[in-house]
Amino acid sequence: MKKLIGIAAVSGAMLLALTGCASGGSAASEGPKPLDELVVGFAQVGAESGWRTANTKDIQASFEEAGIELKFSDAQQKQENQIKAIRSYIQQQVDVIAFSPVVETGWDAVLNEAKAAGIPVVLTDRAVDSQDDSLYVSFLGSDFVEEGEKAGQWVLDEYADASEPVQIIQLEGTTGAAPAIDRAEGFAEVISANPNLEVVASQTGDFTRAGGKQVTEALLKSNPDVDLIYAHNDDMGLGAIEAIEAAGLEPGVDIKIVTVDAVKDGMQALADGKINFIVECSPLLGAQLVDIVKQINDGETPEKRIITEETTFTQEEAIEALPTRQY
Ligand code: GZL
Repeated sequence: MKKLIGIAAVSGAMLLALTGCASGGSAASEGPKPLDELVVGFAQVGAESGWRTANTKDIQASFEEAGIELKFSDAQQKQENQIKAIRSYIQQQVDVIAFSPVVETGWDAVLNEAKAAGIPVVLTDRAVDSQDDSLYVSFLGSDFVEEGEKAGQWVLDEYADASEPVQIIQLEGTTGAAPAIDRAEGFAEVISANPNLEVVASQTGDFTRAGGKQVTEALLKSNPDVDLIYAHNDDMGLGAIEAIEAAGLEPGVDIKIVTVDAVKDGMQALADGKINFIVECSPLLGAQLVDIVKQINDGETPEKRIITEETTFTQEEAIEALPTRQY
């Protein structure tokens, strides 16, 4: 009798594993599904910058290559649209939800709904400030504080011998977004070592080129003696270049510029000497996100925090890297 029960138990378990969660919901609790039956819902921030476009392209290409269905939504940088998209994925009972939170706060309610529905959530690129880290399986993305520190270190070295105050304008990313908060924090921490380095104005350009141009036009009027602009992304730095040139000044010379991202247009401006230094923030998260989804499907536990590898570029390094740059 025991043998029969044993056989029945094994075949039951195998049956469960083979069928997986045919009706959607958490793959992890119902055994692995064939990859071509997996469905992932991705709620993207928007298309605000070259970085975001490259990030979207890479994620879509990675899921295409893996043969995993990806439902995709663009929130036009509005949190309510991302929340709507996540709720829609819950309704559709996708197997995994992934998203890049446009801002850090306001996610607990919808993430608890995903948890109640048994759907694992993966954060990509940006973080949430929730105290309850059971609301997401893993956070894949850069260390933005370190990116700010790298930018600050270049400024500290560049003006090490300055005997006069150095006036800095900071172009902030989207208000409340993790990269904006953390890049400002890391930068301020490092430059505080030299009291001559002073952020005389700091305003959000919302990570867009137009925003960077508009804010720089205004701030140049109120800070005509500015020495350096620190922009939280290349796109705002490229907008600042337009404003500096419109004011009859030479970007990279009259006013130095430091940015974050290292997308192609930013790297070209660096190679041309209009930007002076770029801290890389890699948008190529697709392959790692696919790996996390596969681990969840196989009932494994991905690392809670996966930090992307990235570097920095001087003008010479940009000239060398440009020909083979992926984004
Ligand atoms: C950083 C990412 C930021 C980029 C910007 O990981 O969230 O958002 O730095 C993008 O270019 O808009």
